[in-house]
Amino acid sequence: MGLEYVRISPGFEKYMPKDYVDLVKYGQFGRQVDVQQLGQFKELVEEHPMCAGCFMAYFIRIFYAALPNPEDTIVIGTAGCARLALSQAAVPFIYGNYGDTNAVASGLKRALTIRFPDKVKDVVVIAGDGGLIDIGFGMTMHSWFRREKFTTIMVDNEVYGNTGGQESGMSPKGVQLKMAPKGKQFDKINAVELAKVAGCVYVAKLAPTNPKRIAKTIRRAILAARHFGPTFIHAYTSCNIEYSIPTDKVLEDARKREKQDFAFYEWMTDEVREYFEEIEKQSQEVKV
Ligand SMILES: Cc1ncc(C[n+]2csc(CCOP(=O)(O)OP(=O)(O)O)c2C)c(N)n1
Ligand code: SF4
Repeated sequence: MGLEYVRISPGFEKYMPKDYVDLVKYGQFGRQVDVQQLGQFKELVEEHPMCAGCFMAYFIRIFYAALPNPEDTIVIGTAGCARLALSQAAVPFIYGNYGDTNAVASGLKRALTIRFPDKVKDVVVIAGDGGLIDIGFGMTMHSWFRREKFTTIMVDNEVYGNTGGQESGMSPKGVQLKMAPKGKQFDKINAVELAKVAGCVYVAKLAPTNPKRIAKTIRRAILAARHFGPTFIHAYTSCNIEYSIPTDKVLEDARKREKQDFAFYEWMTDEVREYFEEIEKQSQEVKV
């Protein structure tokens, strides 16, 4: 990790694929990009086998553009749709067994802290609602109770998308799914409140309608985790296949859900708030 791992050995430049050279030269390694610059340089994630128009894939693209230090980040995922794109990115990716992500991330973050005490090494878990709040529930909660310093992002498509449409704890009450033909019997789990009670220092909930705000939220979650403790983002990322949302209507659907139950929500401890106020003040001073 560090910029060394993407550096091309001198003399080999002319033999490397142009794509790779462009990524190292113009991509996000060693510099912060604005999400509005997406498409102007070789991206960290580009091709992936997720369904056409999948909103989760769009969110993941913005996630990579938002990383404060891609060259010093390890992403952890698991079985589920998200890993199809996560494993195609130019950032180290670890595939945890389904349900294990937050235990793997806890061990990894601790090991990195011991091995590189003076360096920043970010660890981020991205997994589905099934992976984090159903089968992975115990390990997710324990990483939060233990104040592990990494970010967890739940890409909530309100279903087990990758295995064909079983209901999850995050499916809304009453919704009919292929494998819940009579409609779900129980309420959607309130993951954000659980995260607060379990000790997260920064918690956000959003529908991915505003790329700049998504990027800011992801950066904040990663920075707060670096310094203070566990952080959590609950992102609505619709499954157009299992919820029969036409691909040209996914944004419309996200806007509708934003009005209904995914209004932007951000909560943080006092010390995290003071930290952001301080760094935002400093960046304004630099601009002036
Ligand atoms: C221990 C274990 N149980 C079940 C599975 C099968 N499995 C693979 S993906 C998946 C569902 C993923 O759903 P979710 O985490 O919500 O992610 P999505 O695919 O919806 O993005 C399941 C049950 C598995 N791989 N391992
Ligand atoms: S099944 Fe759903 S969540 Fe999975 S890639 Fe397809 S649209 Fe996206």
